[in-house]
Amino acid sequence: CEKQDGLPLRQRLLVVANRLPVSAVRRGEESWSLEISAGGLVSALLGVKEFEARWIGWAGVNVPDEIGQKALTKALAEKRCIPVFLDEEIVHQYYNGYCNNILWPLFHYLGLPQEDRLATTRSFQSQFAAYKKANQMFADVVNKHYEEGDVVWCHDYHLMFLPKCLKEHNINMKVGWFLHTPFPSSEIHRTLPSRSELLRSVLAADLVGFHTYDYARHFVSACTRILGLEGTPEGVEDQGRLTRVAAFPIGIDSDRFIGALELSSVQDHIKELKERFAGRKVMLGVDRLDMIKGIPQKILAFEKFLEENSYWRDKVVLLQIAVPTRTDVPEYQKLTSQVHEIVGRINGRFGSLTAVPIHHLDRSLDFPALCALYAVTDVALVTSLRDGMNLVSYEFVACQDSKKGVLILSEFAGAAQSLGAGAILVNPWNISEVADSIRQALTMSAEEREKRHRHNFRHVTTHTAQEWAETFVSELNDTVVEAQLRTKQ
Ligand code: ADQ
Repeated sequence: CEKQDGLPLRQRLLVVANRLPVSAVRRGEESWSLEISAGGLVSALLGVKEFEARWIGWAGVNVPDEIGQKALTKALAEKRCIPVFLDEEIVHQYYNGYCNNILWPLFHYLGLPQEDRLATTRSFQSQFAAYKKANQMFADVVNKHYEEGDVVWCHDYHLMFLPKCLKEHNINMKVGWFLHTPFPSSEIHRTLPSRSELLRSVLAADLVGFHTYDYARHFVSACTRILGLEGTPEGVEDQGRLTRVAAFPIGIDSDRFIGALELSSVQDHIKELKERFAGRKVMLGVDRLDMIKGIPQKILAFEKFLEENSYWRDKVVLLQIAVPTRTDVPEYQKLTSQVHEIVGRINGRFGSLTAVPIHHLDRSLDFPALCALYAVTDVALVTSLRDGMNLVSYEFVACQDSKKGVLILSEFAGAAQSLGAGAILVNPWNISEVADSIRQALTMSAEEREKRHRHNFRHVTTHTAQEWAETFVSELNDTVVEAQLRTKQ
């Protein structure tokens, strides 16, 4: 980077994701209130000191009028955010349709939509067209704001078409793409009608990243088997051009969680929870209410555990906090009713006038309440049927340094590869196995818990979100430099 007054100028990082990390509420014709959502990605990028990050994405609201768009753009600029305006029809077809109805279930091994196959096939074409159109709209905003030397980091399955759009406009742009979900086996990806076009678009990036080595391997296999390209240890090669493919496991801002435990607001919550559940072991599930999180499977396993272990019936409580998502989608509404029904049945079966075995909340918790819950928990249950990584398991470990509780973790979450040695790994489809693991966790010796916790705590506090972001971006810079050297030779 050039120097100014002896200080290096920070390289600009354009982070492109479907959603900006803000929630925007319109207060008047030209007035907006904005609240930054402190997700993992935001804190990860705040930690990347040598880059100056700018966000490009959809603000999550429909703003049809020019006055509103101008005002929102101005308000967002103060938060270093640049909006992409998507109208309702595009959001319906691209976001609800192609992203959430096609790619999300497919990448989590739930297959393409089954019911009304004919209608789906017909709408597939229009949804894919909307997906490409939306990606081009993101690209147009990136192109408008791009300055030479910027690094462009595209995120997730919503923007698989973006690397191609960007490189077609400017072949010298440094483009990285990272997938937050699993990338499925090539045999699953093969069923997608637009399989080749999507792979080719992603391959336009300089660096392609996944949470685990397995997902990276599946991607390379898909490129070799479906596109007939050559897979190398570095990535995928097409006519002498290499797209580097590698694993970059995400982490959390562990200091934020550890530090929060000292706050008086969190301590007050902890005290309240300890009093409320005195004499009972606390088991915890925290998930978005999504089919991939295996919530019904988790609750059924807990029922089986209570069935088989009468001693524990009045000595344990399961707190399941499930924040609703995609509430307008019929499958998600069905899932909510299914979970409510199972919880009601189990509470009716094993509850008493004064206590129930399951407390199920359909809502999000604020940060202090979430940290307090993690801290008082004896056993955390993560039973995802598939999950790119699963940050809840990391957050739980970060908050457990005094209690040293046990993590029961699905082997189908990416986190199983990093926290597997400290957690009890389970197949969430095997209800009996999960029920047995609950008993094992509740009766585990203090020495064993300490040993397992140490392993996981060390991992969570050393493989942080900041480290993840720094590694990806510096690898992207290096990849581009190496490619330039190769072309010169
Ligand atoms: P998600 O599917 O959203 O993320 P996860 O990684 O567990 O899954 O992150 C969820 C986040 O939401 C956590 O920070 C958690 O604290 C918060 N959260 C969930 N339920 C909550 C509740 N009821 N109240 C408050 N907060 C709640 C996607 C992929 C993951 C991948 C991440 C990051 O699906 O596999 O780990 O991106 O790449």
